[in-house]
Amino acid sequence: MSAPLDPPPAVEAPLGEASVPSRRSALLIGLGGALVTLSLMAMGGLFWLTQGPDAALGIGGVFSLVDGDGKTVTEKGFRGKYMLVFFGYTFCPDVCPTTLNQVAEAMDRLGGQADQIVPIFISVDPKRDTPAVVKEFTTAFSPRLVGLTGNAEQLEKVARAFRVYFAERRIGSGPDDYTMDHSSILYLMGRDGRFIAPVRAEGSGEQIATDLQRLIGNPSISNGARL
Ligand SMILES: [Cu+2]
Repeated sequence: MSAPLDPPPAVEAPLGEASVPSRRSALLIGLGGALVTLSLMAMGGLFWLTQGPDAALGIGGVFSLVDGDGKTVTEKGFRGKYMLVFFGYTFCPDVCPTTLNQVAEAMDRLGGQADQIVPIFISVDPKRDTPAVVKEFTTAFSPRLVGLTGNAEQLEKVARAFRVYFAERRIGSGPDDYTMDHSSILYLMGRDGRFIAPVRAEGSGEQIATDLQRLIGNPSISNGARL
């Protein structure tokens, strides 16, 4: 005997006027949810970065990474300078190269003031971005740019410290068939290593230079810096 053909009443109910809008609502709610998720990802955490000074207290901190020559570096090595920190990966097709280009231009525009700032690129793709690969990549943009990477554990720690999101996204079955989703925020850190403010990564080189000048020229920041 085949199974009884009585489907559950909810499914069998005629498609009255009520059920169509409710399906649409469900669809809209679903789409809305997806959009919210995408927006949150695109914002890369700018929500909480802009929630007042208290929200900024937890950003940054200690880290231990590897530079382009394979040497271990920590946040202490940058004391006395501002750090402009960006997370990404060298295979990035658009955001990272564009941002680093703008950062390099901003540094050129700042002239002598740029000596106070160390732009730092931290790769979140340790499988492909060896120290040598990162060094070659960053040097192509500017000799001032410091490229850092690390093992998975080191990178997870530094990403957590900066509240950076990153995740591998498969685009095929091959070992290299993946991209990295990542937050794209420039973090300006003070001479004492503490977070000052986010800088718009999508800005032009001129815009980034202006933002940096404004932030570094702010007496309350300069006074608070320990040299
Ligand atoms: Cu990128």
